[in-house]
Amino acid sequence: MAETDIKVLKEKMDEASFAKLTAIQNDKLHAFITDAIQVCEPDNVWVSSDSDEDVEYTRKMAVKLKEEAELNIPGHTIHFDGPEDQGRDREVTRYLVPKGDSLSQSLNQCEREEGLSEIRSLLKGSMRGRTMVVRFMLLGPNDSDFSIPCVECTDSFYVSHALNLLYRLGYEDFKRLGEKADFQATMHSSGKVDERKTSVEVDKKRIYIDYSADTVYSVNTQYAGNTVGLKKLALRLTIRKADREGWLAEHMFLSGVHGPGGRKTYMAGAFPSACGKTSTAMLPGETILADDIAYFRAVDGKLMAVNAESGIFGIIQNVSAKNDPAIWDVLTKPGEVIFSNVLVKDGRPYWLGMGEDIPASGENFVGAWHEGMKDDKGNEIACAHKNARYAVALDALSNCDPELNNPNGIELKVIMYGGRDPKAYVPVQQSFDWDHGIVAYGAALETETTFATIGKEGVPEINLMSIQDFVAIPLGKYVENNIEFGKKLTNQPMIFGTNYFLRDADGKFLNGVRDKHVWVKWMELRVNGDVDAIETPTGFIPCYEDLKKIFKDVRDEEYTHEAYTAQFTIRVQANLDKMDRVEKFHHDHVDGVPRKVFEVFEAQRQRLLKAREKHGDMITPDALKK
Ligand code: SPV
Ligand code: MN
Repeated sequence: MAETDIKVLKEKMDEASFAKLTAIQNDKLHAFITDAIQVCEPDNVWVSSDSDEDVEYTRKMAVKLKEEAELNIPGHTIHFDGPEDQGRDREVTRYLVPKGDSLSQSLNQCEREEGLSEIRSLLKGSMRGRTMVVRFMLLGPNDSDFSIPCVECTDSFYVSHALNLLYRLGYEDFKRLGEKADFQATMHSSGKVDERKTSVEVDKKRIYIDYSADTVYSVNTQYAGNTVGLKKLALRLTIRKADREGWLAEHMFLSGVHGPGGRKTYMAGAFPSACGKTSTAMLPGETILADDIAYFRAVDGKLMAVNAESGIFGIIQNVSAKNDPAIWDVLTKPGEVIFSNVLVKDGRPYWLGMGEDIPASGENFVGAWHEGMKDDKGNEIACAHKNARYAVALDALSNCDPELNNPNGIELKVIMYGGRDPKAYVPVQQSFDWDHGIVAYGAALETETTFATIGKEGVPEINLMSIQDFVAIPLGKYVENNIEFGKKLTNQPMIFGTNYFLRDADGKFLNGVRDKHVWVKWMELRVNGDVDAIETPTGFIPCYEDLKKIFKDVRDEEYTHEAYTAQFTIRVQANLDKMDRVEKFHHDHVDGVPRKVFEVFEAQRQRLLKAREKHGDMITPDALKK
């Protein structure tokens, strides 16, 4: 270690922390922590190991420093983010691009030296009067070839507490890896806070991704999506690493779906935030292995996958005892849960769509709240924020998959892509092959903005494979990597497109929220060769009889032929319009689009035109049945 590093570290740490840090032999790591100290100027630095005592210390400090408050149920706490810090902030999240390098123009970016100087001056002295916490974590399971070591320096014990619940502890892995630990680093400060401990200088909120140094900086924010470096900030760095190393990092859930005879089929799914990802991963009776980020590697021709995380930072809106029994159970019994931005009254949390009466007053993300309260624009403030969330460890759930921590991962058989598409795609369809699935469902994924990012809701947009916000390589290269990845697989998973948001001509949703379980069960049967399908211009769709049976078995519902026809009719014009939109998007906004993408779009367009000649503009499934 360099002399200056030793001096700086010793000055700020007690003996125990210094011993913990220096037990890891990694000069680059020591230099990063020294730099964080010199920039942020904390009063002191506390280093956490994997010990139970250290894990508990973080939890206690978050409460003691009032970043969280205890609720009635043991282990439950509430954390509030400020009114303007309620989601990922795309506007102020920027990539730092070194001179001579370039990124897709659709990505928010700035010149590296300028950006570094801006964010480092915002961080300058930000931790005066506070403790800086140093955390060693892992993305992926312990002791696994999949995994990436990460260090986070933060002045927020809430962030440190969230790390405990959401990721694997990595101190021992850092010690084992020593100089070989090729780690990602985060430097975070909440900045100035008010008496509620929420960041106040929102106009100085910045989240910068210095990808050439595998480092992220975050300041004047607390919302976990902006501050827990291992979440979407690390995903941006990881996508670059995966690109260099020939594997894939995906914004996907992983789940085990049961089939006949005790069979279990592992599935992955990509959905934009707040479009049904967690609820698909949490279907009753199935198991959950990941709800947000999955890593894929080709191993002996098989697609093996792990969860980068070990917990859930989930949207709490609409979580109810009836629809989400597994998560409801965790949220209502003793055990560690951090609620954020819900309503609290007499030590109890309340949220939108929980299926219970909500008190007329309490404390929420704006402070003291009462029914009918308005913001300065005259809009009524809801009892809880729509993006209010819970953080829990996955293994607290009764439906947690037993393979969660398997260092070799699980073999995937199904990949699905789902957006918010009111007009075109049917609720579920299977692609003709790997390339068709990646392109026509993944790269053509259309959606509408939701409350999970700050900004206007309901604006139609393309969110390529639901990962566009996080792709820090040319978007076309990312699609190409996905196409190429398929070539490494002898046992390719089947790819499905889902659309939970199809509407009829009057704008009414054609499906209920729990119908997704039927689609997933159909995929399970389909991938195992148990059911037939009907070929349409956009993919293979289910046969009525099969769905009827699954609706009965899974939901105890009578599924009518009329509902089937309304849901699975191919709307030719709407599909052609969709092809035009996504093709234009790729043409105008995606750099380095592989030729295959335009070929797949064109082939789909031609199939649609040909089918229209024969069957007209609205093609019912029966018309296509052989
Ligand atoms: C998402 O918005 O996609 C999330 C939550 O999973 S976070 O990215 O952490 O804001
Ligand atoms: Mn997500």
